[in-house]
Formats: sequence, C-alpha cells, structure tokens
Amino acid sequence: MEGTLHLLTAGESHGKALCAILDGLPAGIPISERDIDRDLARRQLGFGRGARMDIERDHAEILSGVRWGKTIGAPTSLLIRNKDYPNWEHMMAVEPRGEGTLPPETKPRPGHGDLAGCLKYQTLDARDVLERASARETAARTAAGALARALLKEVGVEVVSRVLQIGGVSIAGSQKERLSIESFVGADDDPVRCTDGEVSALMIEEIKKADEDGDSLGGVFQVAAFGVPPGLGSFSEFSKRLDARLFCALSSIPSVKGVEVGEGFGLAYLRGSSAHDEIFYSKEIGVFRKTNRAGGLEAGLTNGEPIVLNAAMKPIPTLKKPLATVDIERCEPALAMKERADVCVVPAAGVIGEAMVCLVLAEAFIEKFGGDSLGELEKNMGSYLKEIARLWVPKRGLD
Ligand code: EPS
Repeated sequence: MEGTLHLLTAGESHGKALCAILDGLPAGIPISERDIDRDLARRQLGFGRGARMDIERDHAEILSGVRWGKTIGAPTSLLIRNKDYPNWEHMMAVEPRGEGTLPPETKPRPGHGDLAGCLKYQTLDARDVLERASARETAARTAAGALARALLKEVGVEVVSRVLQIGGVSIAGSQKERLSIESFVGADDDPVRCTDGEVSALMIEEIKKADEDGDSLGGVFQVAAFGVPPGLGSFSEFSKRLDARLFCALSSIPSVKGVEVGEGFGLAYLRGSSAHDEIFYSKEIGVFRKTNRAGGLEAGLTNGEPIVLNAAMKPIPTLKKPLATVDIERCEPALAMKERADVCVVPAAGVIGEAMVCLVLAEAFIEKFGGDSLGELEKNMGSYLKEIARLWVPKRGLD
C-alpha cells in the first residue's frame, strides 16, 4: 500500500523474521501486542494446515510508533520472529555459507511462482524465489491489519469473515443471504471457520480425503464490514474507487483467483429490475434498503450498507503427489519439488482477508475525515454524520 496509509513488509518464509512498517496512522489509537497476537493466532488456525503451524507461535513485537498503549502518529514497526529459522540457518544464511554445498531447487511447482520467478530473476534456484513468494508473508500483513482494525474499532466498524466453500462443499444460498453481524457468529470456534456445523463437517471430510490422496483444496471465503458510513472512497479517479481497492487488496493474497462484491458474478444473470437495491425512507432510520446485492458499494463509494466481499482461492500448488514439470537445470521432464505444505488454507485466508479489508477501510477513513489524531478524525466524522443525519443514521447494519 502506498497511499495515505503506507504498508511495507519484509522477510522470507524461513528467514530470521518478518517485519511490517505501517505509516500514516493518526495518533491516539489504543493498541497492544495482545490485540495483534489475537489476529496472528486466528490466522494460524484452521483444519488443513501443515506441520509448520505446529512450530510457529506468531508474536508481534511492537518496535516503534506506540507509546503507553497508544499510537503517536509515527511509523509503527512490527517484528515477528520465525521460530523455524534455526532449522534453516544454513539454507537461509545471509553470508554465502550454504553456496555450493546445498542443492538448488530446480523443479518448479505448477501454480507457484517458482518458474516465472526463476526466469524473472535469472536464477536456477527456486529457493531465491519461493521464500518471499510464500504465503508466510501474510503474517506480517495480518499484524499490520490489526493496527488498522484498532482504528476501525474506535469509529464503530467491525470486520469479520467466514468460509463459504471448500472444494466442492459450500453453504447453499450463502451468496444471496442478507447478512448481519450475527451471520458470522461461531466462525472463530469452527475448525474450518464455517458458520454451518453440518457443512463444516463435510468440509473437514473433504480436506481429509484430499490429504489422503496427496492433494490440496481451494475454496471461497467471505469478508464483511459492518458500521461503515456512506461516502468513503471516490469515483473521481479509477484508482480511488473503493471497490477496486478492495479487489486489489484481496486478490493480492496468495492463491486468490477471483473476488466479487455483493452478489458479484450472480448479478450478470439478472435484469436491472431485480439486480439493484431499491431505496426506502422512514423517519426513524432515514434512507434504507431491503436488500444488499451491491455489497455496500455503489460507484466506488460506500453506500452505508454492510460491505460484503467473496474471494475464491485455487488449491495450494505444493502437492505430496507432485505434478509434471521440467528440471530447469537439466531441461528434462521431472516431478515438481515437494515441500512441507498445507492441504487447505481457506480458513486462514479469511483472517488475512479481514486484515486487508481493515487496511483499505482505515485508509479510506483517514482520507475522508483526515486529522493527525484520532480525536480530530472523530470530530470531523461526527460533524459529517451530523450533516447527513436527516437521511442516514450511523451504525445501521450492526443491529
Ligand atoms: C507456504 C508453505 C508452508 C506454509 C506457509 C506457506 O511453509 P513451509 O514450507 O515452511 O512448511 O506453512 O505458510 C506459513 C508458513 C504461514 O505462516 O502461513 C508456501 O509455500 O506458500
């Protein structure tokens, strides 16, 4: 992210640590390492994760930007050490210790960045590529997302997620449901973060079967934001449209191949008369909608309804029963390299999706309401909400 809120992450999957620097948060936001670790722990869970998650216990150390429990308006930097690093010290050494003694990874996995990365960086060792391409990097994003979430909490926004589909098993009709915050209750207590117990059991069976077959699975996760006021984002430039920025943020999660807002692709089948959310008015709640097919976004702006996004993930490319590839050193047919890997990461990806949505929404709040401190931002937001109070009453959607 390089806008009002600027996020930079660094770190290799098996290197010493991951780090994140988030610049642009106003001063005065309450934040603790415990808040960040809560999201890091949620990201590590989910049935279908590999053995690496038994090694890691992700903890973010706040190095700067927070004093006495509150942001001070300075860049916030975070450090997450990789517990697995001592097992990879030789392989991942900064000095050329392993060079010539450890074999290069020359059998790129179809679906991973191995081949394109080797071509791009002109190397025959995919280790140089896969370490940064690894989804381990999303731990740093999740930590930064927790900082953004802390700002959103102060302005009454809640960002949640759940799993809709794993492989061929899905929650029926979930795409068309009118969502409330209650629709997400129980996700965190379920092994695959699914809110339907019967479907969850089938999903677990599906993952077990894929694991037995040496295979992997993808699926669909859903992220929603409640309590977002209308008018965030902009249609003045293509790059400022909030839906586009949310699509970009979610599609940047490794393995995500498709993102939709609201009823998304389903809307393409309908006529205009049944595709849009008609506008009604009552004295008590101002303008309101009976449906939310648009997923809270119209013309690149929030419209005051809950924001609802679905993201589809392809199955993990690292397979116990590897696919055909080419040994790029020998230019001979081969089987793709085998790495320890997860079978299914859709439950974890929902948590990463929340972090990405938090970052985009926090930035949109800062853009709209400005200010160097949380107090200033809240004052500006309060006066805006007062101006539009005749038509719109805050926090609808959370009830
Ligand atoms: C990943 C491969 C696995 C996953 C990793 C992403 O790592 P390893 O090769 O060490 O077993 O566990 O995800 C994480 C480490 C994580 O924290 O999510 C990959 O190739 O993308």
